Amino acid sequence: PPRPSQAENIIFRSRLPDIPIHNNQPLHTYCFEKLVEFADNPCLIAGPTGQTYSFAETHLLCRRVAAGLADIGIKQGDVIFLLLQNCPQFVFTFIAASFLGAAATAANPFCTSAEIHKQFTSSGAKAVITQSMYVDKLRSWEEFQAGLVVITVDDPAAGCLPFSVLSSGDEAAVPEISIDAEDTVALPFSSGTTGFPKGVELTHRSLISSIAQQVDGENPNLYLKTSDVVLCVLPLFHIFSLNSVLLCSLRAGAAVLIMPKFEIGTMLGYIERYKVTMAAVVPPLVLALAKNPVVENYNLSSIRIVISGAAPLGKELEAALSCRLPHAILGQGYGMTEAGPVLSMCPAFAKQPTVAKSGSCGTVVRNAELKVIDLETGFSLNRNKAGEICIRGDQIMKGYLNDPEATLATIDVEGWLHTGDVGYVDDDDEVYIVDRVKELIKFKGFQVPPAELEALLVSHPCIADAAVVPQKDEAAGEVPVAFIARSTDNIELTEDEVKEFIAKQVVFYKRLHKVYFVHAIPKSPAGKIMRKELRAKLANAGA
Ligand code: 4UW
Repeated sequence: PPRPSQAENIIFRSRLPDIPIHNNQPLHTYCFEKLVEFADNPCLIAGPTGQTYSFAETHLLCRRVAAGLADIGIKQGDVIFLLLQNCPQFVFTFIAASFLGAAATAANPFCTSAEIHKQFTSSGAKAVITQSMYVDKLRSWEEFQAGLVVITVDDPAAGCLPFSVLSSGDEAAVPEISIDAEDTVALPFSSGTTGFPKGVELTHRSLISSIAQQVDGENPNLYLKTSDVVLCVLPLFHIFSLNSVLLCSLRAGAAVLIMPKFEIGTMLGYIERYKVTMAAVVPPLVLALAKNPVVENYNLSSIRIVISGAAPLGKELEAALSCRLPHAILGQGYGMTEAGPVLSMCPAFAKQPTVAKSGSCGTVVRNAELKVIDLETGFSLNRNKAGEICIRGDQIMKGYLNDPEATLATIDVEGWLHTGDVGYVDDDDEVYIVDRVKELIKFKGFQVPPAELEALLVSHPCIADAAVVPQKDEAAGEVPVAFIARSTDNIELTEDEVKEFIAKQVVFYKRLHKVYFVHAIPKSPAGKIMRKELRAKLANAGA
């Protein structure tokens, strides 16, 4: 066959045909489109109490909370801040923001006060919805002292309002507004390919497109039924759970079993008790399911799909889990917050399934284009050649909030989003991720942005320069380790002091696992840290 000219893109598409996607509407309208049909079906189940909200009740509460948010002054274009473990109120508030043409940003409540404050100010949020046990993280903020509206979903803490302020809103009084599909509805934070965490503007259009690519059509790529019970143990503040668990289930009429936090025995008990049919997991959870002896004590036969993502899943691990769950289909999805988030999904999850090989991340989602570009030349590559994965389609982010420069560095003029992931597409259209060219480190699927740790490190008086890179780790996938140049070589500074200095300022998964002292950090002529060189150093040391 003739070789394509270098200017011509080699584009990979889904095995599944494109479908019509009606993405020119508000997200909540789309998610609840079949409300009449699903009205009495279970929608949200709170794991700890068993309290169940039907689709009709969920929809009603979302509208009440929307009216309640309007009552406290939240308007179209505003941002609300969710600092919550998984709970039904997360869902009500997130969807309520959509009703108002507002957006929700959510953070990990385990983050430190300073980390949360950064996201809060960067997002421009107008109110915080949280739990009383996290309010102490907000008290030192200037904004709190100046009267920031903080609402707690449990017992109201001092200086906060109870959730009833929202949930007792008048559902008939939700303001009538006109929402542009290009308006932002979700604002997750991600560091993307470089730098600090940034607000990722996911619009009504992008999220509808992504959900439709997964669960819509005659032959949905991720076939969810109204009888399904979907395990929501992954945190809703991360896009994987928000989109592929919550929003896809709302759209498809499946029930969402909400778990506030991961604990293996509790999770297994819920799977058995509530007859969970689909489990969305990350590789460390696959490890627990595959290897933990307590698993033997539970009946997990209701599970028909296990979908893993957010980090690479080893073949051995996948095989080990298959032995434990012989009746379930195991497969991966590949996502990135900025990509809306799903780029590819296991085709064995489809209504008319096709096989996927172990180790693959499935095939590119429908109604989208994927290409693999040469890391040096930028030209697109053929099958079986590894390069940077790029994706194009309605589902990708609008851009980074207030950061046109970072947006332009990620989405090119032709609309291609550059992932910073290195991978290839094989002869069967399956996508494989083999490496990452971006800075990002992933600890158990959690984002660890090196730039953030490097900035903290160089603020230490004894540290002149620092670089943070990933080191392979059996349990976590990767852990952050630091190379440090002391301000003078003979200054007293131990590895433990450095670790401790970081540990008290960051959430647990950003802690340094090792510190290497060096004379200087290798830099390119342009002053960029030569991370590849440092990673190679670790690999050579057999570390
Ligand atoms: N294999 C190898 C994978 C994989 C992977 C992601 O935190 P973010 O920005 O976003 C995510 C989203 C994951 C996701 C969302 C929805 C979904 O259905 C699904 O499939 C199950 C997964 O993780 O991190 C993005 C980065 O995480 C890595 C990769 O480097 C990507 O750019 N990553 N999935 N299956 N690596």
